[in-house]
Amino acid sequence: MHAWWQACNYLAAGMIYLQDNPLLRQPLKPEHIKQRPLGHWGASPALSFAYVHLNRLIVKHDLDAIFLAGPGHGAPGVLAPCYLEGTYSEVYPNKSENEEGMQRFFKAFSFPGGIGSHCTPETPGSIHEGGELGYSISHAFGAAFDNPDLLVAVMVGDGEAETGPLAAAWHSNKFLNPIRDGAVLPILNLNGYKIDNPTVLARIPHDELKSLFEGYGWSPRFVEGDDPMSVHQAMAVTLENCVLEIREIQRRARESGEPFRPRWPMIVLRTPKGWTGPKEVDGHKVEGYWRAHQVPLARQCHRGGQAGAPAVPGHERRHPPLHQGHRHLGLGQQRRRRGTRRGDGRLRRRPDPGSPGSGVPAARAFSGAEDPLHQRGGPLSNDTGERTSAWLERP
Ligand SMILES: Cc1ncc(C[n+]2csc(CCOP(=O)(O)OP(=O)(O)O)c2C)c(N)n1
Ligand SMILES: [Mg+2]
Repeated sequence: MHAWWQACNYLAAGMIYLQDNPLLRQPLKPEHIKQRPLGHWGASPALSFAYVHLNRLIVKHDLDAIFLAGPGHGAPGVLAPCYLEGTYSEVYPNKSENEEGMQRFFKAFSFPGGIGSHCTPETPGSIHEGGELGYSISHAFGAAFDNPDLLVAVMVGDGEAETGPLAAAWHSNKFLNPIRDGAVLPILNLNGYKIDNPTVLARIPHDELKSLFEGYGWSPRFVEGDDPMSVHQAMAVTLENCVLEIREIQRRARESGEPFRPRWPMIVLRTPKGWTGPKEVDGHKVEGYWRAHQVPLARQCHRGGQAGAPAVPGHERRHPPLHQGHRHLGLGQQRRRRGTRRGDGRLRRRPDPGSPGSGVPAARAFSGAEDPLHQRGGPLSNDTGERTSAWLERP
């Protein structure tokens, strides 16, 4: 599974950066790299991580399952496993599972008339685009209602979770009837950032986060870490427990005919943004930081048109970067450039957590492991909490 996930991450990077030489059989040359690399690397590894683990459970338990990507801007994280499992080539035979097909697949990604950079309707199995953030949980419940055998696994971005529609949608669990509806399993990806800024849910203490989801009526489980092998173990155990518990809830309700209101399990997956990508570029933190959001190294690919030598010699940039001054800079830096800040007219760089002399420990962006039930990368015990008996029938 780890090798499969690594292959997904390679495919995601390939979709974003490469237009040729997809298997890197030849040394990388400028003409192999896209002139305008586009896409969202940051969301992708966690999406395919969840996908791989769900595939394992589908095979093991013969699940009828669907996956919704709330951060659908990370389409490479969904397209990659879809291609690797053969579904993509089945639907689009010219994106075959060989070097030529892979080259076409990479080149078409985020290309006019090609493969959308979000989970568009053309993405096999996708019913949720994810472009406008906020509706993943609502769409997940829509899929589960009156669909008793379906398990809907839905990844929610921590930035997405700050939208009004998503924040309200956690309450949809009050309308799910364990007898006649399927189940929704949210996986909140606490990667700490939404474009350029930290997220609220990633910065509140663990206890507060746990209480928040318990207050919404869920039974949250925490999987956390940046060491892939131990996070695989934690995710496998936790996901399996969730599926078994969902089945048990459904069995009890269906055998008794009592539509009680359970505390459905959900997972909080705290992993670094842009997991497994470059830790640093030009001395700046990337993995686990906002710089991992879209295309890390984009400027390095195209230095030919800017100050400094091309990172890939001879790779001259033919087009100006899109959204100049925004895509690769923190908002604070934009303001500093324009000199619009009140006070001394200068905005100091935010220090990179963990960088020498920053005074900001690396763990701050990745905190909350004081709770003994909450081990980084370790298996988590199940705390299902109390059960409530109130049942709200939906109209
Ligand atoms: C309603 C809405 N507001 C803003 C955006 C712009 N936007 C695109 S990605 C993104 C950040 C999403 O962060 P998160 O949900 O945490 O996903 P991540 O990339 O961290 O996995 C934002 C704000 C959007 N797509 N939709
Ligand atoms: Mg995020």
